[in-house]
Formats: sequence, C-alpha cells, structure tokens
Amino acid sequence: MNNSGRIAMVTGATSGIGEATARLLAQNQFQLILCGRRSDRLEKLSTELSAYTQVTSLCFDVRDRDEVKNAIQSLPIHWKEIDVLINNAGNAHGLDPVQTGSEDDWDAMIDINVKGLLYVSKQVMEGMIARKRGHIVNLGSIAGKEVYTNGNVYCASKFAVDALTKGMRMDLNPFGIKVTAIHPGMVDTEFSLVRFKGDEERAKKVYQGLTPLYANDIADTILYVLTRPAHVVIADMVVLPVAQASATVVTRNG
Ligand code: NDP
Ligand code: 8X3
Repeated sequence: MNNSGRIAMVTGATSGIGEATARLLAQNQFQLILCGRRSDRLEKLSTELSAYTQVTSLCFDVRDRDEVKNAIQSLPIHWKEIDVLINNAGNAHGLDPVQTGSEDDWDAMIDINVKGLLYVSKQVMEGMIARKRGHIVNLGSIAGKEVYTNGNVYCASKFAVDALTKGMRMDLNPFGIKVTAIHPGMVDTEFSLVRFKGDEERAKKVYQGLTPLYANDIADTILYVLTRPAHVVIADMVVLPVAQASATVVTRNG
C-alpha cells in the first residue's frame, strides 16, 4: 500500500509504544500529528521525524475535554483530514488491592484510558464519517482480556477499551471506517515507571529474567494492521512475549 499522504494522529507519542509507532510510520511515509503533554519531547521528535515526512504536533491532556477539542480543531485544514488515529495515550497508576487503592489513581486511569480515548475519537471521527474512510487503532492490553490480582481498575479501563473498540466498529461500520484493537502483554517502556510512580527498582523487576516485548514490536504490529488491503480489517490482536502465556503466567530465568 502507498502510504504517502496518509495522515496519522498518534496520541502518547512522547514515549514507548507511541514514540516507536511515530518513528516507524514516518519511515513509511505517513504524515504525522504527534500528541502528548511533554512539549519538549514533542518538539524533539517532530524535528527528528521531519527528515522523513511532514510532521506537526499537538500538546494537550486527553483528560481535558476542552483542550482536546481546541487542539484538534486548531489544526490547519490539510491536517484535519486524518486517515489514521492511534489511540495509544494511557497508563496504569498503582497496583493495589481495590480496598486500599487510591481514588486519584482510579480517576487517572478512567479519565485517561477510557474518557480520554473517547474525547479524542469524537473529534477525529466526525471527519472520518464525512469522508467515509479512516482507521482507528485502540491500544488495549492483555489486562483488557484477563483480570489479574491488584489490576482491578487498570484492567477495568482496558476491558472498557475492548468494549469501546467493538462498539466503534459496529457504529462506524456504515461509513467504511476500520476499527482495530491491539492488546499487548508486557512491553518494556516507561509504563511500569509510571505505574510505580518513578520507583526505578520496582519498575525494572517487572521485566527481570525474561525477554519482554519492546515498543518496536508493537509499532511493527500497528504498521501491519494499517497496511492490509482496503477490504480487510484486523479486528483484534493479542501480542505477547514468548515468556508470557497469559496475564499471570510468565516464565522467568533464574
Ligand atoms: P509509556 O508510559 O511509555 O507512554 C504513555 C504515553 O501516554 C506517553 O506518551 C504519555 O505522554 C501519554 N499520556 C499519558 N497520560 C496522558 C494524558 N493525560 N494526556 C495525554 N497523553 C498522555 O507507556 P506505553 O508506551 O507502554 O503505553 C502506551 C499504551 O499501551 C497505553 O495505553 C498502555 O496502557 C498500553 N499498554 C502498555 C503495555 C506495557 O506493558 N507497556 C502493555 C499493554 C498495553 P505525556 O506524558 O507526554 O502526556
Ligand atoms: C500492560 C500489561 O500486564 O502490566 O497493559 O497489565 S500489564
């Protein structure tokens, strides 16, 4: 497929899976709208990727409905014709039993992973519907397929992403819009550092004794789903490292 001229918006492009996806899409001639809250990282990545393709960036918090709307509506006319939306922004906050979980962590996960995804999608879907084409890729998780101990609210947020993906595919079906969910297992990014609030030792332990997925592995999967023939949609994909058999079954060396 010739990707030249296809405009892709990537949320959470300042780190991990989103950043790797932005790099790979740029190398494959997609034009890019990079999104995130950390403007310094957005600027640096925009400059780097401008060597390959046209790039613009939007700095906003997906939790803030007005910020999302204003940012996306501020795009110049050319950039408004978004072909691909990668709903990737999201994180886990905490790993605690539900009885001692923090309400702030709950708010963050529901507001970012679920409501944020909806706010961004709403702004982008309108144009896709009018043009009768587009592709939305939602980042779910193995945590959206299986609940694990202390995963409670994060799992619930990713089960919601799974449900929303299915609902979007149905509602957008009459308009020829493709909707895909990709559900990774353990990917070594800043994810665990965020989950454990900057505790590097604890974050490192998550991936100790195994070869996890890397952000590039998921970027590669995203490029694959975006480059299927026009009549094909990959609806749902679970991608795990070989060392992981389920949300809870993991084989570690030593
Ligand atoms: P990272 O922490 O490396 O990246 C998260 C990205 O989300 C950052 O770019 C961050 O940007 C952005 N983000 C977070 N909160 C907000 C917000 N309020 N508004 C706007 N952007 C926000 O994690 P990953 O790359 O691993 O995670 C990406 C997605 O993949 C998430 O949805 C995650 O749940 C999912 N996932 C991750 C797995 C893993 O093991 N790593 C496994 C399964 C799914 P900034 O801070 O600049 O705003
Ligand atoms: C991230 C993977 O297993 O930590 O969604 O929930 S896990």
